[in-house]
Amino acid sequence: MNRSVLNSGLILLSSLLFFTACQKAVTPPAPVLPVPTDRQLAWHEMEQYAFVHFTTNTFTDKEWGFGDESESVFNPTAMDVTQWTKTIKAAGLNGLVLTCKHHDGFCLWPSQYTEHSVKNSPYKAGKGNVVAEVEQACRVDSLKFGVYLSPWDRNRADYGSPSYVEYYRNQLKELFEAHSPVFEMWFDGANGGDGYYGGANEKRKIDGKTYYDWPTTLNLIRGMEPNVIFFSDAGPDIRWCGNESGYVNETNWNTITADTLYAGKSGISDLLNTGEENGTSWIPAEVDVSIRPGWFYHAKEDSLVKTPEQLFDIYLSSVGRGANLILNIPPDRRGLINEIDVASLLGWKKLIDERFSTNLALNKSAKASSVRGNSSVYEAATVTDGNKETYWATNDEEKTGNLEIDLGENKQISYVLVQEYIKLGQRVKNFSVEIEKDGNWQEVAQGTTIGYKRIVKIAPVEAQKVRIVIKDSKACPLISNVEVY
Ligand code: FUL
Repeated sequence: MNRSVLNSGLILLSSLLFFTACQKAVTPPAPVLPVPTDRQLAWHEMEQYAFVHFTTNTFTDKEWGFGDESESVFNPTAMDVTQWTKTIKAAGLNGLVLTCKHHDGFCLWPSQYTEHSVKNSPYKAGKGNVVAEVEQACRVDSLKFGVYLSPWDRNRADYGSPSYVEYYRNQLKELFEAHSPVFEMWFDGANGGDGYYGGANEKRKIDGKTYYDWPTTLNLIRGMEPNVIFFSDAGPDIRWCGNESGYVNETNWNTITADTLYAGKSGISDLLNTGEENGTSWIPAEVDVSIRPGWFYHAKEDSLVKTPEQLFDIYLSSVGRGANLILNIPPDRRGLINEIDVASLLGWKKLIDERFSTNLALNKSAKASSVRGNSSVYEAATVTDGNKETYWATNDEEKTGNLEIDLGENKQISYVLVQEYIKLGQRVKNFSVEIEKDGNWQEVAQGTTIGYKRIVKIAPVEAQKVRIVIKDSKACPLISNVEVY
């Protein structure tokens, strides 16, 4: 080997070593606090699940039972909880949260702490336990199971006194001892007002901030079910989205400053709907909405069941804006999800499957305006590799940048889906989507936040190249996934 060959070999080897060293030296981006907990991350990935409202109201045609309903009215004639879970599964939902007790106080399980339950109803001659039956059906159909237990109880004589809080906690203990895992616990914000209250027939007011002593109750449940997600108007794990119409704001921060003032405070709907860019806690929004006008089944609303297109719009304005969707599907008096609702749900699932059938960007080439430390770890191709754990990143000081994806040929596109790597915090404040037309880039959509997932609908257009332009971000943007449909 002559000296010059040896020299070039050595030069090549040292450059390779230098290159490898540089690659290793690229430090990962620091988190932008606050970041989600592991249980919140698992919850984000669920995206959508069902709410099931079922109690005496179903039989009395009410939305809020007064609390004086006789147990004998609870009498479903063809009850089949497996029809609920099969339908929910077929609709593409991943879980089910059941109203074990609504404001009327009637318990869907034979609680040892009250006579006001299924045990005194004609259902299965008092031997039924709807909570256990539904949980069992959820396990069979691989749906996660969640619990709603209304704090407000219009049946209890002692509602408003300390003994009621003990009753409420005993019931939670009873439920959490009998059922696990429970993925979500839903605490309703409606509290206090008129009611039967054991015959008192009066109006009762409680102080929502202090009466329930929530920290004690939450600790109790957390001790029994460490991974449960607590929903309430203001968290602590997930927050209400501020309306029951099926949308979170286009600007949707997972962060909010959760001081206890939120509990029962009016005038905060807008805040809950957007979150706060510099909020100090990670408390993402859950969008709760019913497939019908009411939360409970009423025959008179049979013609008002939301259509597949309406449900699709709700999907875009909830999951498509980085929130989770809890879609209420109330069983009818037979104890079945009504045929009209079933048809709508299956139609909705079909729309989602059709519109998001082929990700045109998957494994397609991508380039970025810049890459963190020029490292392959953070390169543009990470957004089209189908792996949400890899992400494109810029250098720390760069809060703008763009990603260009080449679909390989001209394609008709209608939706662009973008995801941030939220494990290191939510960052993007402003972005746009562009397509290349005759050699020029044209803006086809604008957006603000991205978060866990953002689906942007655009007027159908043909293009080969799509560009995501990050215009502003709290810190260097981290994009884990881009899909094009
Ligand atoms: C509200 C309740 O008052 C409704 O009846 C329903 O349960 C809804 C999900 O939450 O606060």
